[in-house]
Amino acid sequence: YKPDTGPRVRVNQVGYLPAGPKRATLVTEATAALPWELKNSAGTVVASGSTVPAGTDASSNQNTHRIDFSSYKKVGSGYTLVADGETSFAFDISGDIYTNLRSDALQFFYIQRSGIAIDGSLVGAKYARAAGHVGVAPNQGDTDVPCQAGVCDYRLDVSGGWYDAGDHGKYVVNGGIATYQLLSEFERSKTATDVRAARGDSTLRLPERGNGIPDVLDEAKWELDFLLRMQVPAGQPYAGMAHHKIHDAAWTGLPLDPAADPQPRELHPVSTAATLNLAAVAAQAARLFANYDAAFAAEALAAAKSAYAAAKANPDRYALVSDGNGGGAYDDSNVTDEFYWAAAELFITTGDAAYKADIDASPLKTANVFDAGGFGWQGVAALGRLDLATVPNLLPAADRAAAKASVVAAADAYLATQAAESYGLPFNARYVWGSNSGILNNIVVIATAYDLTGAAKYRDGVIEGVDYVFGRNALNHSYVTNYGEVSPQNQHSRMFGHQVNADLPNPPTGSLAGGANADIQDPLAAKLLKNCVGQFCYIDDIQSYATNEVAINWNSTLSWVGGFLGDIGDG
Ligand code: 9MR
Repeated sequence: YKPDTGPRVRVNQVGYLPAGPKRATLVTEATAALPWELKNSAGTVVASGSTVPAGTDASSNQNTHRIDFSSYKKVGSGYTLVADGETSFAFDISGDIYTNLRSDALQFFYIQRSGIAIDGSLVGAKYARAAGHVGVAPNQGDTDVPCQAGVCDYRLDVSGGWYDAGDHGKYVVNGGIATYQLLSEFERSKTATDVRAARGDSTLRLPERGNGIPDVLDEAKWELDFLLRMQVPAGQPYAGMAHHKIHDAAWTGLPLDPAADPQPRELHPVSTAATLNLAAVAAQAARLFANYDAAFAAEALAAAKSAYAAAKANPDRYALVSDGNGGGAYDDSNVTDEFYWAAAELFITTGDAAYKADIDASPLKTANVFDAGGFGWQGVAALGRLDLATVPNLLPAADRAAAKASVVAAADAYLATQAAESYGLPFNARYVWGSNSGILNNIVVIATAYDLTGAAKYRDGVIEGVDYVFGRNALNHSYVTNYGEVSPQNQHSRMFGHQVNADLPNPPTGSLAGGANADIQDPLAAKLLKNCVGQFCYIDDIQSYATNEVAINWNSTLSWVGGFLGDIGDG
């Protein structure tokens, strides 16, 4: 298998913001600088210069040069970059290139909803479908789900929420980080230093538009209601804890409409990690819904407090890696970070000294919680730190300053990485499952440093950082559906099964693929990508779930970054 990587001049295929950094990467054997030319749509050379040799890129083993045409700022479409006899894909220079990114990335969540029919008049007829898992045959439904054998002896209504990814499972830990990021992108609009875009009602294509509540909160609430249903009822063993997950008893094949899934659904054991995810996002929701739905805000706060107390009473109920039949494991045997995150969210919302004492007692209080690979569902301390730094709270001034300084220091480290990377991305860790979310989460940290400081270098770091996601990479492949010349069309999904059944749609515009994964854990990738190097470990095939799935926690970071990019206008 040899991928078609197109022209050796690699650009952001979507384009460049007029006032932002404009960089590209040339793949070449040449070791000395080469001339480059920027051409407009008429073929006229409008700028020129010399490449800067950058040596061998460790994440692709390619010899690369950098091209910088940032000083050219004229708006237009159909630009190309020419160097070493190669002509790049065409791109725009425009302040509009990211206008729809946030809403496109968020539309994915509505289409992933469980327990509700998807309205084609909102999102396109091809995405219309019947409600899944509502107990209508052949579904056994999520409205009355029994526990797995030996786990407990009750049944729960755990309907609603989002399907996690290409499967039909619903997992509290991954729902937690995804919901956090939707709530965070809304919360940012209240606290950030430079926000222009609306985050209000009727800004998304949702059935709830027009209800007076900001749409992103409506979307988050669809999952929050599900997360609250996953809490063990009073009077049962482990009351207040959250079940880790609910999914099919056995893996299903693809394609498969959610409404046609015949598998029995099962509640899996409670876990401390799931319980703390519930506590954290419910606490966050309590403060954000207070002005819109006071009853829900109160319900969320009560759930957050009871979950947190239950987690403290049961601090080591770990989700096991072995529990992966019919659904993902989302295993986690270190919940120090979940405790820190939940305490942070509860403290921000309530100001209660008991939560502050738990933050102070956490080994993570002053630790560097930002690593090279990016935060994610298994490592969530960064979420607490970002919020302690940005959301108004009652931390003593010195602690608040330390939280802010830690975010800025992490962003500086990512900028240093970016400056050394041939493809201009703030990431030099191993490419693992969902690498695109690790890359985008590093960009979230840089964006937060911009919100905290207003320093242009962070804004520029975000703008250049997303080039990779939109095609400036070793494969010359955008990772967002219908963004760029060559974009993912065949992500692993039981719903978007066009590759295996032409009657089904491709994923909707704005769907992020998991991305390059050097561990190639699915059989197709293992076969076709054997011995691949870093950025090359990706294939746009529906069978490659390890490199090319869709997932809520990946689109949540894309929507967060999309909101930021929409806010900064021309860059
Ligand atoms: O995103 C998850 C990744 O970090 C793990 O390495 C991988 C294997 O455990 O699982 C990924 O999550 C998948 C989940 O287990 C099931 N639904 C699809 C998720 C995305 O591929």
